[in-house]
Amino acid sequence: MRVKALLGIVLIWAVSVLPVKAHALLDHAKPDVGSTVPSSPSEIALWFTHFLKPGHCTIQVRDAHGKEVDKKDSHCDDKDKMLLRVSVPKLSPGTYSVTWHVTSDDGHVTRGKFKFTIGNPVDNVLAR
Ligand SMILES: [Cu+2]
Repeated sequence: MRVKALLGIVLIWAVSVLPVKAHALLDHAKPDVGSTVPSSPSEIALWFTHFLKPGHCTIQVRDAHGKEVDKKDSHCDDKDKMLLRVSVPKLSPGTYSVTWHVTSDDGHVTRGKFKFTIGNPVDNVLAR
């Protein structure tokens, strides 16, 4: 067990010191990172800085209570190898978090998280 734990630490260290250059990082998203949009999008689209490895990339969309609300159909775009999408049902106003976890075609794994809001969250609070 101790050896495994140590190996884990070494692996984490090794991953964290690898050059960042070729990894797939989030370039931009739709809805935009941190933005407020007037109504529910039908999908969340993320563009990365590097080609993705299809089948090894996921997006999860969660509501303010942490419940996953996406349709669990994350998929790389057929034509644009840097584009990853997930569908969502019609979402009610509120703030949602988008967590992405991708493997770029060089095998490096990256992950990240951002939020976007539908409608005006202040109005939602007042309406209760
Ligand atoms: Cu890389």
